[in-house]
Amino acid sequence: MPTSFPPGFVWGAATAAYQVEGAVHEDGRTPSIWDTFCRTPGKVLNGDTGDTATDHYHRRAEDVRLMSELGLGAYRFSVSWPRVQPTGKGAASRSGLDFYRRLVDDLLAHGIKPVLTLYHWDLPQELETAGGWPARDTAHRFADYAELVARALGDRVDSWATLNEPWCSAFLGYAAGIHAPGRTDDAAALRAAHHLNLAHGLGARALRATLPRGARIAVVLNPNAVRARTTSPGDLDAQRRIDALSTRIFTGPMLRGAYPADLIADTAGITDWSFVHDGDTSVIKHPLDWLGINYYAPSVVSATTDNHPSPAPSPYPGAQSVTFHQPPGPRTAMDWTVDPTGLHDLLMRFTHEAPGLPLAVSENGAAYDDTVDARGAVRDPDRIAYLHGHFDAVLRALGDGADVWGYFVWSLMDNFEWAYGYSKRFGIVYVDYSTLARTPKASAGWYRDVIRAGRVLPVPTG
Ligand code: IFM
Repeated sequence: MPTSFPPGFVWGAATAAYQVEGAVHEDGRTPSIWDTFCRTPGKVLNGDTGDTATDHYHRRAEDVRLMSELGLGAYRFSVSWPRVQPTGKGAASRSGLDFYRRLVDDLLAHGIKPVLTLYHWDLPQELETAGGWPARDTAHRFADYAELVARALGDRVDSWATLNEPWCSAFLGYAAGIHAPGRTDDAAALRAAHHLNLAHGLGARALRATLPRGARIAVVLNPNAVRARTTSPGDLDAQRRIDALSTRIFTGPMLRGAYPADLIADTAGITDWSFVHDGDTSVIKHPLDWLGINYYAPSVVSATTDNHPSPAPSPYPGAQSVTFHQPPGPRTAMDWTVDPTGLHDLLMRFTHEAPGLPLAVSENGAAYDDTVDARGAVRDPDRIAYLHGHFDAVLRALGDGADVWGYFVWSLMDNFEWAYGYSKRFGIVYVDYSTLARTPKASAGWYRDVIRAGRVLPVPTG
């Protein structure tokens, strides 16, 4: 295993528009599905909203300075669709785009590479009202939006991702209903997944046609590192089903140009897949320049042995025969098991499944119940240990032949954690939500030192 990261390895941090920007009513921005969802009683913990979030919209310059002090080489952010194209169609909002022009200019002035994601879950509400992701037209609207952003920022951003974690958009949003728009309709969720795939393909095509030569186009997925509890045929079949519903439903058409036959068979009782039109899968299989992998924790599944599946709507349509188990090991504040081997497994999986396709760890990190001590410091040794383990996993994958160009910690700062509101802190920078003051946590200092050294440093003791 190598002891240091290759020269040029990119160290970054990630955020997403709705989680940090705030300013939801400014400069012509219209509501997104998350603005609506947050106002639906009982959907988001404590009734929290992204109205102010971390106020990044107004504190952009300060935040970029902070990134520079941390030695970040790249910043992965998302563009808010309803901010730059209010209502999801038609003309661009100049003031909305200006925010991102200024952000990118600030980043470049500090030597920080901008990595732009077009869609991190904030669909303009008007498009949801018109049918949302289950409607095919939304994919075409996305392609128009992609072109509009590419025209505005293509001269200064060279790394682009179409979608972030389309699995969450489709299945948490339309099947489980625990994310916006909060629908619980399995057939609609499968249609949504296809139209997200199509949006990716059409969007990537629009980017390629609009961006200067040399732009690097990607999609960011959260493939599931799913393991069978035992090697029994039932448990292995449970693993296969969840792998199809969480990962191959996207990588099948994107990397191979076809939906997996077992997925179509498993979901035959829910849909006949007639929403996949001739030619769609070749659009979706648009050549990629890199693939973003978001990883937090593995899953463990078995065949269901009791006859009482959970009454809550599941994010896995047609998988009532599968039970999820908490993997062993320490857990984060999200109750997610800390297990870096899942990251190594995923990096090696895509090294083999997509030979020659460069990979990035586009999100990885952990929430803990951080507090500010009497001296004003935030000591987060568990997060440092988490990052340490995952950096080692990346190094091991590099040694095993994976082509990984960068790593983005989730997140630069504490922010709006979707249905959990502000209760979960993922940042390496602490945000005091009453003053919005930023305080780098101990993990931020450790990360800065790792970036400087280009190798994994020991976890500080004491
Ligand atoms: O906060 C989210 C992010 O928006 C998408 N990936 C997972 C993170 C932690 O839940």
